[in-house]
Amino acid sequence: MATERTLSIIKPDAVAKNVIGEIYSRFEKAGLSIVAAKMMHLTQEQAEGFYAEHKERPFFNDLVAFMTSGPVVVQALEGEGAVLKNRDLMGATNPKEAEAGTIRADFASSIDANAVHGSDSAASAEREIAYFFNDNEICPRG
Ligand code: RTP
Ligand code: MG
Repeated sequence: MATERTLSIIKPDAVAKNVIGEIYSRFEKAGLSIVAAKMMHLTQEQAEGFYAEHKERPFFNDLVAFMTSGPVVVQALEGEGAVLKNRDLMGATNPKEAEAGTIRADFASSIDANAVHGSDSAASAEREIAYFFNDNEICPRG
């Protein structure tokens, strides 16, 4: 499997729970490297733009309200099969359905406050990484 990148966000609930380091540790133990990172408090416009694909969904307003409710940590992860590997580490969207040992099973409290975001495809990853990072803010591992 080829080396690729994915975009990850530690959402406001997980930042508030003080588990940034525990989540980073899971990425690194799974062979993913953090090649870009920043902490930020998303504006309404940033959150709406990021989740634009969900604009017509009934949960869109709640999603934007939640994502702007506190600081997040945004990172690009690099490694073999990074997109799928990160989705496996995250677990199902609804923590009640997430497999034991996944980030959402361990740290998420609800389908809204579900601890992490991860790109769902290579194409999404490319768009989402460019949404948050300039090329000179990404530090590939050689
Ligand atoms: P994410 O984009 O945040 O990584 O989550 P995901 O791919 O697992 O789920 P997605 O379908 O992309 O939905 C984005 C976020 O919207 C909220 N959601 N609520 N009430 C609902 O039925 C519902 N469905 C989705 C979740 O917080 C989800 O993470
Ligand atoms: Mg998604």
